Amino acid sequence: MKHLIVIGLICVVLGLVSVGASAYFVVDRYFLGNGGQSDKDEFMNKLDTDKDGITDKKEVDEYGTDPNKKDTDGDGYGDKEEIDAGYDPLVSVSK
Ligand SMILES: [Ca+2]
Ligand SMILES: [Ca+2]
Repeated sequence: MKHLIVIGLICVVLGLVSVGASAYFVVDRYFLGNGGQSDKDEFMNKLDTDKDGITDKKEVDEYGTDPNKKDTDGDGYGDKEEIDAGYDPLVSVSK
């Protein structure tokens, strides 16, 4: 919890809350100086930048989707929606 509060404050101070890539940089800097790799992994395991219900770690490691976009392939169907329905979230589904 302490980590989240400190990271939140850093993000607010730097005005980077909505910029995913920059947020990653801030998180990286913070854990390099404070917690180390295992703390960073634990934090990243819970992070869901685009709030689509799939954690950033799963998006990167399992699905290959963009953790900053709810709809990686831009076809109008969210990544989670496509995965749940058995479609490939990286291949655009024509409506
Ligand atoms: Ca996500
Ligand atoms: Ca999609």
